[in-house]
Amino acid sequence: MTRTQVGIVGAGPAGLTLAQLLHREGIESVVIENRSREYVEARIRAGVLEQGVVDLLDEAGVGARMRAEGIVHSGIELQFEGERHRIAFDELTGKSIVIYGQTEVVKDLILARLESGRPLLFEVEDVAVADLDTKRPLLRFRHEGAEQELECDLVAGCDGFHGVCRPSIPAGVLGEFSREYPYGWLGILAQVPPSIDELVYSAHDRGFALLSLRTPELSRYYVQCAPEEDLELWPDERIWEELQLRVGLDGWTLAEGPILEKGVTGMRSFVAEPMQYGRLFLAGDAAHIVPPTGAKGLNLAINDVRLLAEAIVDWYARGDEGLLERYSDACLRRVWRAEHFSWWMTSMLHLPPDEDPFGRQLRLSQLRYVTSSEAAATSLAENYVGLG
Ligand code: RFL
Ligand code: PHB
Repeated sequence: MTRTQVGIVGAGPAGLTLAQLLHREGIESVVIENRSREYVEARIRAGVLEQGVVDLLDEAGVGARMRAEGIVHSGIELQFEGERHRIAFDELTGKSIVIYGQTEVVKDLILARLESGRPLLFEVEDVAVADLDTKRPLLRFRHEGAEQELECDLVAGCDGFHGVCRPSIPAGVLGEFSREYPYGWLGILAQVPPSIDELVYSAHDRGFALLSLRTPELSRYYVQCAPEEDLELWPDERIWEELQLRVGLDGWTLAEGPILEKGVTGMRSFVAEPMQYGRLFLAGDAAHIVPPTGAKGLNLAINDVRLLAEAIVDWYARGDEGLLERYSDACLRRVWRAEHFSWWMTSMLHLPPDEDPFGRQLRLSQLRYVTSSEAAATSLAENYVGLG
């Protein structure tokens, strides 16, 4: 049996950021991850960081490469009825966003963890959490063939939506709220300079499309498809054809290039409340999921662990459980705001499979309103850049 202060399950953005924040305060932790380092570093997901998250990563000492290579954007474009309309974040809110891939955030955090000399175990198997309602919660797992038991003061469940921590909470404790959407995103990473200066969210009669990017040489594009769409049905030519139709404008076409990666993601909203049971604290996708249209998932995950780290530091420093007890409520206020914003953006921009003419007019009216009223545009902008 070994011991640590905080046992962290999952080496995604939530787990790794928490480990780094605790390390800076001299608090020990062990991070266990069931995938390999290569897998975790290559998993393409989010690309948009809120200003507050950028500042937090900077303060945590992992911001140098992000500052050098991240691309600051001060607005996005909404495209519908053959026109693009800019939402100017800087003018409306004084804030901007940074384009920097989640893969890069994770690589920077893993390097910082290795430099700290504190444990980060990849490819652990059969992870289980136990004794959560005692003062000595346990992590059990197998690593390099050996069974391990790790006694902790606290366990942080940062193991994503399909992890083991949330399901380890006894039945009846959590309230669960969810919604599935009849939409998926087919995402590609293409080796071609982005054709756009800012992200383009396009609501088209053939379905939604999004133009994003990773670097000045790499574009990241998405088209709305069915939630369980068969990738076999989407040879590269069809993806480019569909993107051209959905984002093209008179006199403007999208530059094409080799597709390096493609994948389909289904969309759902999900919240589990409270984000705590005994000495287990859930953070990030383990506790809540949003559809990606609002670019909120990664930002929420990092905001959760910012609050969790503060609460843990306070608990060790003063023996006061107050912040830990308020952790779930404090997170959930932001989580529900992001849930609403992500649902709203998703509903406004996607083509429902069975949309009736009335529904179509409502969506168009909302798009016209949000791109013509400063009050409505400001509401979108302040949610997108992140409420304080
Ligand atoms: P993660 O990243 O899923 O990490 C959880 C980690 O736990 C590991 N794990 C286990 N480890 C040990 N034992 C077990 N039993 C385990 N089970 C799982 C997993 O292998 C993994 O390493 O959760 P975390 O840290 O909470 O981070 C959340 C974010 O990854 C997620 O919210 C975002 O990627 C969502 N998202 C976006 N968020 C944004 O803020 N902005 C965006 O632009 C954005 N775009 C996106 C997205 C997600 C997407 N997909 C693919 C779902 C675009 C897409 C397409
Ligand atoms: C991305 O670049 O992957 C991305 C950007 C904005 C979103 C979702 C994903 O809303």
